[in-house]
This record gives sequence, C-alpha cells and structure tokens, in this order.
Amino acid sequence: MLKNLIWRQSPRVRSLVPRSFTAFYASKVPLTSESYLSLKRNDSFKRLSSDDIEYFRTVLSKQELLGSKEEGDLDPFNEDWMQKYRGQASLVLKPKTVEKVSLILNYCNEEKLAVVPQGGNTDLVGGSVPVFDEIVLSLSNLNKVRSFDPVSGIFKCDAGVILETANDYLVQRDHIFPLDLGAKGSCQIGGVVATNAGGQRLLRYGSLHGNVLGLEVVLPDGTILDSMHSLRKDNTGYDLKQLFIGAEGTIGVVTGVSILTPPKPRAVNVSFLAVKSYEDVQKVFVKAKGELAEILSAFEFMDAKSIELTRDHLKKDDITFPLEDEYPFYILLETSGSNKEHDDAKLEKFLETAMESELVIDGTMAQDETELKNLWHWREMIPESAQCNGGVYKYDVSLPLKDLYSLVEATNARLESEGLIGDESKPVIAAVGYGHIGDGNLHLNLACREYNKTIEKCLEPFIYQFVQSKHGSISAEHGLGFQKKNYIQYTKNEVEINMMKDIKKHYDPYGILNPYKYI
Ligand code: FAD
Ligand code: 2HG
Ligand code: ZN
Repeated sequence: MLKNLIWRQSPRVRSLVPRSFTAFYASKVPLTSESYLSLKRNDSFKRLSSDDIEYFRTVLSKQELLGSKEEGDLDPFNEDWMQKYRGQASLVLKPKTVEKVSLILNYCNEEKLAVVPQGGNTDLVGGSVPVFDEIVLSLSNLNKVRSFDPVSGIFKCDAGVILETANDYLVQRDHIFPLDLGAKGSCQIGGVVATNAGGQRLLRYGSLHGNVLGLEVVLPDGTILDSMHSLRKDNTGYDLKQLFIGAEGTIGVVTGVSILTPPKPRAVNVSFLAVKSYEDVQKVFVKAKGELAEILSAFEFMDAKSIELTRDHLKKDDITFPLEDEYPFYILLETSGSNKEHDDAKLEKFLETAMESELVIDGTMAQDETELKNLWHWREMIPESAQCNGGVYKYDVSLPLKDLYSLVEATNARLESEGLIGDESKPVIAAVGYGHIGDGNLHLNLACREYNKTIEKCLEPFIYQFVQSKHGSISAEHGLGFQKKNYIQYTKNEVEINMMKDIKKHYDPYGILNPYKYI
C-alpha cells in the first residue's frame, strides 16, 4: 500500500523572487565578453551617448529609467539566473506604456542602439541579458491585467504580468493559466511567450502556439502590431503571432498577450513514485496514458542523482524527503479532473496494479494541498539545486523516449573518461537527468564546482551531436539564446535556417534587437 506521509511544518513552495544580486554575486559572474574572447562587439552599433540619455529622459519618467549611479546597481539586469553570463548595460529602460516602448524602439532603430528585451530574467540560455553594452528594455512596469471573459476563458494582459500573479488572478475566477513552471514567481507572461516555454502542464493543455490567441508586439522600427484577437478560429492569412512565440525577442517586443485559459480542475491528485529503471519509467508512462487518459496532467521523471543534489540543497530547510528509501528513478504523476471520486478511484486502481506488478516499488500520494505543493517542490527545486554549487551546464533537449536517458549515461561516461567527474578533486559534481517525460523532454544538468572551459569543451558539441544522431532537438523548451546560437544546424537544415535569417533581416534590418543570439 502507498503510505500517506505525515508532513512536518511545510515550507511554502519557493517562488523565485528576483535574486538579491548583492556585491557577492556580482563579483562572481564573469563578463561574457571575457569568457568568450572570440566574440567581437558589432561596431555598427552606436555607443550610448549623453544625448541618447537626454532623449530617453524626455520620454520616460525617473522611475522608468535606470542608469548605473553606483557600481552594482544594474547587476540584476546584466547577470543571468545561472550566474554564467554577464553583460555591461549602463542603461535600463522600464516603460509603463506600449506607446513608450514604441518611441524607445523607434529611436534605437534610427540611432542603431542595440536593445535586449527582458522579462523576469529567468532565461536558461543566456538570452535575457546583454552580451556587450546593449540597452536593457525591461517589461516589468507594463504589468496590468487587461480583461478576462469567464464565458470563453479568454485572458488578456500586459507582457510584464508575472506568471504566478496571472495564475492567482485566474484561480480566483475558477480558471488557471495553461502553463506552469518552477520560475513562476519571477517570469513574465511576455517572457514565457517569447521563449515559448513548455513547463509542467504542456502534456495536458498543449503549447503556447495553440493557446495564445493574439499578441500586441512592438516591431524594431517602433510600429505597434495590434493583433490582440480573441478568436479560436481565424483563417484569414498568415498567422503572424506565431512568429513572435519563441522568437526570444529577436524580431519584436511583446507588450500584450491574449490567451485561452482552461477551467480550474476541481480535483487534483499528485503522487510521487519510485521505480527500478528508466525502462520502467517508460512502462509506467504508457500505463498512465492508457488508464488515466483524460485526467493525466503531468508526468515528470527524476533520476537518483538529481534527487540526491536536491536533498543536499534542501537539508538546510529541514524538509523531509517523501520516501524513506532511495531509488534509481522517481516519477511525479499528477491528475486533474472534475470529479474527485472518479479520479481517486481511477488513480488508486492504477497505482495498485502498478505496485502489484512491481512496476512501481514505492510511493506516496498527497493528502491535501500542502502535501501536493511539497511533492511538486521536490521536482521544482532540482534546477536551483543543480545551480547552487558554483556553476551549472544545462542541456534541454527533445529525444525519442527510448533514447532519452541514454544521453545522461553517455555524458557521464564521457566525463569519466576525461577525468572530469568522480571525486571531490574533479570539477563536475554530478551529471543528472530529469524532465517532462510526457513531452519527450530531458533536462541534463551538470552541477559543477565552477564554470570551466574544459568542461564546456568536453560537452559541446558532443551533446548536440548525440541529439542530432537520434533526430532530436537541441532545444526542447528553453530556446537558443546565446548558448546555442552556433549550434542550431544540429536540429534545423540550411533552408530552414536561411528562411529564419530572412525573417530576422526583414523585421530587424539593423539587427538591433537581442543581437549575438538565436541565429
Ligand atoms: P526572460 O528570462 O527575461 O527572457 C527570456 C527571453 O525572452 C530573452 O531572450 C528575452 O530577450 C526575451 N523576452 C523577455 N520578455 C520579452 C518580451 N516581452 N518581448 C520579447 N522578448 C522578450 N522554461 C520552460 O520552458 N519550462 C520550464 O519548466 C522552466 N522552468 C524553469 C525553472 C526555473 C527555476 C528557471 C530559472 C527557469 C525555467 N524555465 C523554464 C526557463 C524560462 O524560459 C522561463 O523561466 C521563462 O520562459 C522566461 O521568462 P522571463 O519573463 O523570465 O523571460
Ligand atoms: C524544469 O523543467 C525547467 O525544471 C528547468 O525547464 C530545467 O534547469 C533546467 O535545466
Ligand atoms: Zn522543463
């Protein structure tokens, strides 16, 4: 039988409030321009002058413009979440209206000033921070809910609304945001649209390419594209909004989003299960799809090492692991439906037979909302646990399910053969695998003692070649950003890449938006 856990005083699921980037953090993050020496600043971009700042002051109020008065002021905008990349912006603009975004971009385009759009700065591929001296255009002051229609479920908001805020707003109206992810406390709706983030509910609600009904976007020359439609069906011409979903701020700045939201499920169950092998993870997934069918809303997997790292990291918070023993693999399985009795009966039968056949060898089920959040906490805290030891290399890939875990094994073997992992004298602490099995999406994280070029060279292009050999994608959900810019050809062919370059050139002929990234 599954045991019901008695939880201690539970911590609230930690939402990632923007880090306090103190001098301590600032001093640790190397400048991107110094870590990647072959990279050169594009000298067709103008360097910011006092005249430019004067212009911005005529358009923006004091609260909408940040300059580096004191050293460290702009660190939160220059440094990424992984503390791997650091730019040198000396100006951050935080406009409060779409019209101001338009004036800023129009001016920057005319003056050839490079700009990086920034949301919550939780990007994991170095896309949200400057590489050199680009101006940061933060959307955080554009943060109003615009409307919600309880009949259709259509929600409209500014790009700078935080994901968790949007979801809380919708929950109060018996709906939810069709996307959830660990960075919900910081990331913004515009940011998740710009990265086409996947997250934990994709299995159930599909991707943003399907849910987003309309966008408002400011193009690099300042043109406002008002496409904030509310239609589920609209076959009049090219579906322009799709271009901006996942474009990572390279061809326009998203300022408004119209999205279809589902009703809040009345019954949610979460179970945390242990299995013997990756083979069994797949078997449980097939069984879950067949038997839980329409109520299955998340199927996440974690290997033993990812949980080991998380246990170490959460020790300080005195949080008890939900299972008594350790196992090779864990599964977090969630169901969401409208009838608790029906869902409970289905899930119990599923778990009973899974345990009888020894597919599932241990597990627990959340008994209330607090336990439910705690079980999710063990999954959502893996990224932070892998990041907090000095450095982390992250690879977010799509692979056929049968091959998915073999990348973790191959990477471990390669690191061992190169003498980079094994004991405390080695730079890599662990190479761990976890992710969204339901979407064929593996997160391979290398927790390191430091960022180190030898590790990077050992991993790249090795990992991208591996993914290509299995016909996977080198970016499942985090995007290309700075990290993967030079590797797109491992997933996309020449014709595809050339069409992308044409689109970029068409909308952004001077290349001012998010340069040095994407393609
Ligand atoms: P930022 O990080 O600020 O920006 C991301 C990119 O979009 C940048 O290229 C930036 O230039 C651009 N951009 C931002 N706002 C706009 C805008 N308004 N218009 C145009 N371009 C813009 N991703 C997933 O897919 N699934 C996950 O499960 C997931 N979990 C995460 C968990 C953690 C702990 C962390 C730190 C990150 C996670 N991510 C995940 C990564 C991530 O992509 C997201 O957190 C999110 O999509 C980024 O939103 P943001 O507002 O922070 O955008
Ligand atoms: C998740 O699924 C996120 O937790 C982050 O996409 C993954 O940090 C990572 O590699
Ligand atoms: Zn993910």
